[in-house]
Amino acid sequence: MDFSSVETEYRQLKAQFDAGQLTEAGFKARLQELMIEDEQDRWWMIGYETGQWYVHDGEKWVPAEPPRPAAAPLVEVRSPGLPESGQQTKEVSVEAPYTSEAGNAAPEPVGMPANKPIRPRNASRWLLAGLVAVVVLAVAIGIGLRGGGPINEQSAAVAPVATAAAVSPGATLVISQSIGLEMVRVPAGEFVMGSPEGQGSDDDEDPQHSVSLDDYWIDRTEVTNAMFARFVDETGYLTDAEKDGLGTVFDSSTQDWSEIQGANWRHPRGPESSLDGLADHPVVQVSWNDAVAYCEWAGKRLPSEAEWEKAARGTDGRTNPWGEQEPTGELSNFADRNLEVDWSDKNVDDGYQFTAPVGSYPAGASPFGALDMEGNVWEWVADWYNDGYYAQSPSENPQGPASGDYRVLRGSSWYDAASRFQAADRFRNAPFNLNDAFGFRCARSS
Ligand SMILES: [Ca+2]
Ligand SMILES: [Ca+2]
Repeated sequence: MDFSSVETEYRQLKAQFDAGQLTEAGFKARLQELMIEDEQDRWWMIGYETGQWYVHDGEKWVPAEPPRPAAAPLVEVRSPGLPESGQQTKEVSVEAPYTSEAGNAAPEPVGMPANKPIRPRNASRWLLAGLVAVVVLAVAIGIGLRGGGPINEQSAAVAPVATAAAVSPGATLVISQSIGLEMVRVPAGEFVMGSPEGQGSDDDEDPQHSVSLDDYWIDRTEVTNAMFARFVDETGYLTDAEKDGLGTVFDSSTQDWSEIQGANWRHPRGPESSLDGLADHPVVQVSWNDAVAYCEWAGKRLPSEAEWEKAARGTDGRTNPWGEQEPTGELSNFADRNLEVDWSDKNVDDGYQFTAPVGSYPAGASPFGALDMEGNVWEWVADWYNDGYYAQSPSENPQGPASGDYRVLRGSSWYDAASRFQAADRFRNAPFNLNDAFGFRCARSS
C-alpha cells in the first residue's frame, strides 16, 4: 500500500459514500484500515470529509502533504460499477476457523492476511473528520467531564467491592461491578500446567510443568451480549466482523462453518438472527482484537494463557474444572443431543443447542469459583500461540511467546465433543478470526 493506492481507494469509497452505498460509520472504518506508515515511522491518513492528508506528529493529527512526488489532486469519481453496499471487496479473507471433520480435532488455522498496521493509540475514528471536528469533540468532552458523566464500568472496576464469600473451596473473594459482572480472585502460588507427554489431546500440552503466578482477578463468566452492548454504546466501537461485513456461522445441516454476510455480534447466527433473549448469553463473533478492545475499556485485560488455565483447573492438576469426569448436562454446555452433529452425545441434554446463558452450570464451577471455563464458548486469551512454548516458558508469570501468527483460545464450546474437554487443551486462531463459538472473559492484576 502506498500513498497513491490509498488515494485511489479513498476516491472509490467516497463515491460509494456519496451514492449512499456506504454508511458514514462504514466509510470511516474503511478509511481507518487505509492508514499507512512512512519511512520515518509516521502515520498518515485521509480525512473522510476533506480528502486532505493528515500526519500524526505523536500528539495529534496535522494536515500535511505526504512525502512523495506531487500527485494529482484528489477528485471525486463516480464509478458506475461499484459493488452494492456490504459486498465490497476486502483485503482480508476470513475463512472458517476450523473444520468439523473430527469434532474434537484441533484444525489448522487459516492463512494470514497482509499485516494490518498498528495504529497510534489516539488515532480514533473521529479524527478522520479533520481538525475542526477534533476541537469540537475536545470541547464536548471537556464539558462532559465538568458536568460529571455517569460512572462507567471502568471507574467502577477501579474500586471493586467485596460482596460475597467463596462459592467453592479456594475462591476467596468475589467482586461485583456496576453492571453485575463478578470477578473471582485467584491467590498467588503454583499450579500444574499442561499435560504429561502423550496424555494431552494434542502434543502442544507437554511438558507438564509447574507455574507460579501472582495474585489476579478473572471474570467469573464469559462477557455477555449485554455487557458488550454497553461497551459499544459508550465507544461506538466497530468489531472486525462489522468492518469486514461478514462473520462465520456453524450450519448444523452441513456440519460445517460458513462465511455469512451480515453475521456479527448483533446477528450472531446471520443477518436474520438477533440478540432477542440472548442478553445474558456470551457475546460471540468477536475477534481477539475485539476482545482486547473490550477489556481495555473495562479497565481490565485478557488473561494470560497460564492465568486462564489456573483459574480453570486449580492447583491440584485436575483434568476439568469440576474434576476428572467428562462433562454432563449439569456441568457444562457442549455438543449434546440438542446439536445435531455426528460427534454430539445423544444421551445427554445440557439444555442448549448453541450458547447458554453465562453461569448456567454452577455445578461445573472451577476450584476458584469461575464458571463456564469449559464449554459454552471458546475464550480468547492474551498469548501468542506456539506449540513448543511449554518447553521454554518461564516458571513465573509466563506471558507467552514474543510473537506469532495465532492467538490462543481456551476452554471448548457448545460445538465440541465431550471427549475434547480437558482444561489443558490448547487451541489457536488468527487474531482477526471469529465465529459463533468464540468469546472471551477479562482479567486484571490485583
Ligand atoms: Ca449444548
Ligand atoms: Ca467457556
